[in-house]
Amino acid sequence: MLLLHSHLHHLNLQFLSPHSSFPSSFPSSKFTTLPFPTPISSSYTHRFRRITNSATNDKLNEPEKKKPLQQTVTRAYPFHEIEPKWQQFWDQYRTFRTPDDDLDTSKPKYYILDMFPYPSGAGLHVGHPLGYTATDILARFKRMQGYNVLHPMGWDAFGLPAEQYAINTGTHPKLTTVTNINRFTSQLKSLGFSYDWDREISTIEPEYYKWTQWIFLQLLKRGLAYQAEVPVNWCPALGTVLANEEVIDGVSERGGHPVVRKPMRQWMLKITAYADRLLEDLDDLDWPESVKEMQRNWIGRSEGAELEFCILDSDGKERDIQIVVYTTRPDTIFGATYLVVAPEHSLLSSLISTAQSNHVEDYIDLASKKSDLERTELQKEKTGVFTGCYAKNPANGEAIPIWVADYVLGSYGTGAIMAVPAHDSRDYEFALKYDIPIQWVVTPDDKSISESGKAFPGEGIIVNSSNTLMGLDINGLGSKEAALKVIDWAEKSGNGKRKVNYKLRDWLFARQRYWGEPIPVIFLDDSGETVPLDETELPLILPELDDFSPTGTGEPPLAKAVSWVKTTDRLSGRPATRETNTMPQWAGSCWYYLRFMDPNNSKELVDKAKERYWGPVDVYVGGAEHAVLHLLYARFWHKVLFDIGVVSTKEPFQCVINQGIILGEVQYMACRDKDGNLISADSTNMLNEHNLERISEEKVTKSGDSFVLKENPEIRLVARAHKMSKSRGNVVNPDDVVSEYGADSLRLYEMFMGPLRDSKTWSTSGIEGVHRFLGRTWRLIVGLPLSDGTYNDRTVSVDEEPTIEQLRCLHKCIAKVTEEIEGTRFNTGISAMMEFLNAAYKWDNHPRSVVEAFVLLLSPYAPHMAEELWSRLGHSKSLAYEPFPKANPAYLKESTIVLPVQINGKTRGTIQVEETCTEEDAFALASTDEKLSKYLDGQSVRKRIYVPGKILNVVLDRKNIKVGVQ
Ligand code: ANZ
Repeated sequence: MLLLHSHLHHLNLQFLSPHSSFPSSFPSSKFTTLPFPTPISSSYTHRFRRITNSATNDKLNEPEKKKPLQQTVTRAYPFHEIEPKWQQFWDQYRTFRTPDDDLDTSKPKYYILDMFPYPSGAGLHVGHPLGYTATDILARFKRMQGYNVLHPMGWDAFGLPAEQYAINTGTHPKLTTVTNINRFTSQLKSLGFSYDWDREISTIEPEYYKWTQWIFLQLLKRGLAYQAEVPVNWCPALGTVLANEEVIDGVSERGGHPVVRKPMRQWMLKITAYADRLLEDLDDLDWPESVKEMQRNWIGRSEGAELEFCILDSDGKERDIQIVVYTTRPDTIFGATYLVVAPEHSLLSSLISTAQSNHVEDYIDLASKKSDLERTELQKEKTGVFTGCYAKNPANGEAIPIWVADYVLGSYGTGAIMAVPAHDSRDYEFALKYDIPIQWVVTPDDKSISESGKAFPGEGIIVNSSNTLMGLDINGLGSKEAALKVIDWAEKSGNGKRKVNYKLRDWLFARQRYWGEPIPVIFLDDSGETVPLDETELPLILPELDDFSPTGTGEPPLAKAVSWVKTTDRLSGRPATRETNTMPQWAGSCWYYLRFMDPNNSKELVDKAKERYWGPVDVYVGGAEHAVLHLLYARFWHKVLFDIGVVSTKEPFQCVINQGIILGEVQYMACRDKDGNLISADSTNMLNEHNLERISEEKVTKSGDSFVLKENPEIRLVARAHKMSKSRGNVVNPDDVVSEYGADSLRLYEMFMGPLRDSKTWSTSGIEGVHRFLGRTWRLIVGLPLSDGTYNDRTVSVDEEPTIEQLRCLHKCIAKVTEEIEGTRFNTGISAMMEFLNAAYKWDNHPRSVVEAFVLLLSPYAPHMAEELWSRLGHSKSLAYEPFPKANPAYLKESTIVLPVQINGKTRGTIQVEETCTEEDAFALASTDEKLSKYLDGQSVRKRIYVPGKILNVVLDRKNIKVGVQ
């Protein structure tokens, strides 16, 4: 699956809001609000004209010097020593190992999962750590709250790129994949993620795919896996079947050769049998509404009717053939003025009149070259051909023409429609073009729309819809009621029936590829019968191959493993041939979350008790690009496993969060008029790409909501961010960031950029800001560097009782950080810690108890630094399982009270104090109060009587009382 990508090519930044603002002592992020929300096609942004004929040009056109990160950064603290040290510590002591058989199941559980990555050759990019840091913060937080946390990582490691690389270089995909996995592992470890590496799994390991194959056998046993002839992308020049993503505009991505659709035997999975449950169970999930909606649309349930239209012969007599149409609007049946059948409709050949046969044949040929998407595009002009044949509208007995048109798909409904041009825009456009009658049968409330020159697709009151001969009258009814009446009438008169339809199609579950799970079935050579392998024969190991190139015949590459392919049936001993198709990449990612619960079980897919404890996944974080297929396929398999008693929950993922994408650094552009003079950008002139010219960041400043040229603030600039891509040169490599600023800074920055779910733009000055915050934290706790640049190996915290002010500040921070982590608003949690730090810098001392609590608060975000500080504070164990600080509500109250102060029985003034103020603090405050100090200065106190919240009474030594001020 889980290739990280997005369809977002660029983003105009006006829509980003400054959620994460640095407190005043930190530079605020400049890249939050930019002018001009006009969407612009991505193609025009990377070509700029350089104009050199104006005064400002020379300066503007100075080549942009790319600053090496090193020059701009001074290391704020010794992260380069701290980070490897703690990574090694966690590895060595298996700090994040989740107990397995030794688990204390009386504790609550929390299963937090990342969408496991496809280990691509490119390694991690900065998009990966966004979701991974969020889940890591949650995992660390929950551990500290006393939960048993399951936070695993693994590899979705079958897939096309490794196979393509193998075809080009002869390197076995396994080698490539293992190299990539090693790289990913070390990158993930360098970011300090708290995965339980003992549970690492990889979909390509036989111990894992044994169970993928086992699930396939269960599907087969239940009739949920079957074989069918299905069209595939066949490239004759390459002699291979191509995946959809390898076909671009009808030609192969490699070489640009033509690709045609060719029917081939395929394995299909009957996901449609679960359509209703997949739909209904969405309601109880804590998923983004948009994802649920996408799944609902994908399943596409609609209620309607199948209605039968009798075919007429050339004399207008009824033949013994009916065309069945699917309609969601039976109420419009009197408006059906023609029928349309799809070019692939099975009855089409029996409908064509001799006169029309050539036209229809040509049309069918033309349509076969188009994809379903092209055919159904609303903007495309509708085309079609009259078949020469008529059918009888069963509602009014009228003869209506039957057309063939490719806007009707053979694969949906019955592959035929009753066309109602007055109330369906596609039919309307078609009827106008081919001069077919338009009959209005539904009136909108305001009656205006029927005269407006377009179809009225809404519901309303039915008119022109009565025929006594046929026994149907729906005039005056509302659409809904009329539809029900038509269905009743159709069922009684034998003209049709109620019908529910789904857009969801069965899942094509075979690939003509090498690098995938072998499908565990054989075909008997004599009878061709399909025989599933016995469960004891699993795993069916993928055979070694040296030559991964296509066979040229369309047969999958596994056909080359001749001695593997030739086999015998276990029971009968009859010669047989193995299936050479492999499973699609979705297979392994459909159930991996279950294996993490029990990764080494050789007897079962997952132990029942372990599954009952850990399931379902509490939080699942990944890219929005998996909103439909991965999540739907996994839900389908989960429900099958539920039905056969392997899992105990109806759904696999209780909560899903989609992290936003990270766009490249903002680029600024200036506009020029046709004479080459700089002009202020506005939404019209910025649309002309030839007028735009790149401006380097140093020459830009912010003015209100806009960005302007520093040297001429009259000139407003265009600011835009694009998806990171090699060709644009705006890719940020996490390894570089880690080596320049450290993993904690990267983690903190990715969280601070903005709300987790939003798209965000990368900014180097932003990361410098959080790096400085960490440096200040370090110096506050460890102290300033010694003369040789090293640091004291303890801390400067003191073993003193904190003041009320310090406690209030700390507990406010605890409350906020806790609340924000729980609400997955990690950015605002960081702001709270920054505020705390600013306040703490004003204190004279830093009591250990306050400092320790703050270090624990920081630890989910910046675990390396926190562990180091924790150890310098004198602890010998990791802080990973220390209780997360709890906010004491007493310190959160904003209320202060006015406390009367009596001196020798006379009220001399008041002070403002916390309700919980100690006697010491109250007296100290009174002594510094301008009015009261006059009575207290230089006096010796005999007695103090303090009633918290009520009064402070000070009794002075009589003989010392100042006379003058009485
Ligand atoms: C008559 C009618 C009148 C329709 C009207 C719509 C509006 P959903 O909701 O997506 O299920 N249809 C049925 N089968 C089709 C096919 N194979 N290819 C293209 N279109 C097809 O849509 C169902 C509606 O889509 C059906 O209801 C049918 O047009 C069309 F005022 O029938 B209707």
